[in-house]
Parts: sequence; structure tokens; C-alpha cells
Amino acid sequence: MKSSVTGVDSQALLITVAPTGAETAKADCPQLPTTLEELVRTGQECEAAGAAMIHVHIRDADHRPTLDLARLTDTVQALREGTDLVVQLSTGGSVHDPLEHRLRVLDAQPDSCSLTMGTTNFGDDVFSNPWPFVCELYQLSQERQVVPEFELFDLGQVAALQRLLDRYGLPYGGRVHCDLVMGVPGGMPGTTDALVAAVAALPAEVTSWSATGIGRTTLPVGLAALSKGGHLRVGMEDVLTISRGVPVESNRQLVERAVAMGDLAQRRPMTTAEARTLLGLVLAEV
Ligand code: KMH
Ligand code: ZN
Repeated sequence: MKSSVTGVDSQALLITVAPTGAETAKADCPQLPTTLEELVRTGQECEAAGAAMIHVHIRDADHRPTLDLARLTDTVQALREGTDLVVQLSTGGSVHDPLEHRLRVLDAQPDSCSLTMGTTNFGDDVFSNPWPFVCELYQLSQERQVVPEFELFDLGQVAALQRLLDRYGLPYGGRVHCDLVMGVPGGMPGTTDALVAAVAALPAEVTSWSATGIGRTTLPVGLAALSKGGHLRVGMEDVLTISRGVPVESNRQLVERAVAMGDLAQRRPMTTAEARTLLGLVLAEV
């Protein structure tokens, strides 16, 4: 069955892999993909396992988070050459990245970019997304023809998304895809109740949404998302244990688990071509 809104089989499950993040040190987690080679290999393994999009944070030669434009550009190119995944660059970066460096990410010409809808406490830090910055980044994404994924860390950010769409119209591609990021200390909790409330409040313009639960909330959030018909984001950016006290071996392991969860819900992994249609990167056949 095809969804009338997106032109994509409504049973198809978009699995996004977020393999690296900006918070974990390579020294603490040697299996974290931090070099370009590791990232491309991870992308290939995760695509073969069922992922259709990759949410990318990059690291420098010392494995530290960076928004270096040349590295970002090389990364987009290498992932395009080595995989068919939709390449989404993080504009969130790390909590220490200046706003102007985060705007510059779009110069690397990814397919998609993350776009967080407001400032949130982030553990002991602050993940800063002032409203003028959100508006500037959104307008830049429209101008550069990059499809945003709206990252929603709390209910206030869901309301802010409505405000943004009312003021500036639809994103490039005409689709509105969101990701509920749940269980961050400082954001909405990673519970079924919170997910149901957030989904109920999504603007009518939203055409698809996924959810990810940080840390131990990964399973409850994933199961709740599937039961509400949403999509999944998984990866070592968000969780480092596969079960209590057992370290994740690889991002592929997390994607394989997401595929297994989807299978129970009778949802098959979406192809990369379907993901492009879902997100408005290509015109849907109707
Ligand atoms: N690393 C976090 C501070 C995003 O990628 O857009 C922000 C983050 C969100 O991961
Ligand atoms: Zn991220």
C-alpha cells in the first residue's frame, strides 16, 4: 500500500543510522567509527543491513569532533561514492561549535541536514539553537536545496516547528520529516507517553517522522515509534550498549536489531530510493 501523502509503501520502515555523534571519545570506545575509512565501511555495512540514511558527525585526525568544511565535503563525496545512503550532515555538531560554523555545514552540499528546533539543556551542557539561528539555517537549507530533518528534543520544539513552517513555508522538496530525539537529560523523557504527546502535537504539514531514544530509552522509544507508525533512528551516537552492561559491537548490530524490531511490526526496511521519495529528494510517482 502506498501512502497518498508520500508515494511510499506505508509498511516500509526508514532506518537512519547515526554512527558516531560528537559526544563519545574514541579512546573510550575504539569501535566508534571516527576516520573516513571507518565511516564509509560502516555506511556500507549498515546499508546492507537495512539502513537508508546516515546522520553524520565527523572527527579530525585526533578523533575529536570537527566541522572542518574540507573534511565535511570529502565525507559527503566518499559516502556518495561508497554507498547509496541518503547523506545527512549534522548541523548540531558538538555543544562547543559556534553557530557560524554550524551554518557553514551546508556548503558541503549534503542531501539532508539536521535542524534542531530550539535550545535544550544537554546533560551538563547547553545545546544552543536560538530562534534567529533556526530561521537562518532553515532559509539557507531552502536556498541551497538541502532537505532538513527537524530534530525535536521537547514539546516546545514541536510548537516551534509549526511557527517556522507558518513563517517560511515548506522545506526544499515539499516534505516535512522530523526526528524525535528522546531521553536526553534536559529534553523530553524517552517514554511512550512523551512520544504519544509529541506525535499528537506534530504540525499537519509533517509527512514522516522517526524517533530515537538515548541510552537506556532506545528500546522503549523504538517500540513506541513502531507502534505509532513512525520510523527509527539508531546508532552509536545515541546508545553504546546493546543490553544492560554489554557494549555495542558495531553500528551494524544496532541496525540489525532495528530491522528485527521492524520485522515483528511487519515493517520492512525502506530502500534508499524509497527514502529519497519519502524525503522529497526525488519526485514521487503517484
Ligand atoms: N551533538 C549534539 C550537541 C544534531 O546532530 O543535529 C547535537 C546533535 C544534534 O547531535
Ligand atoms: Zn547528531
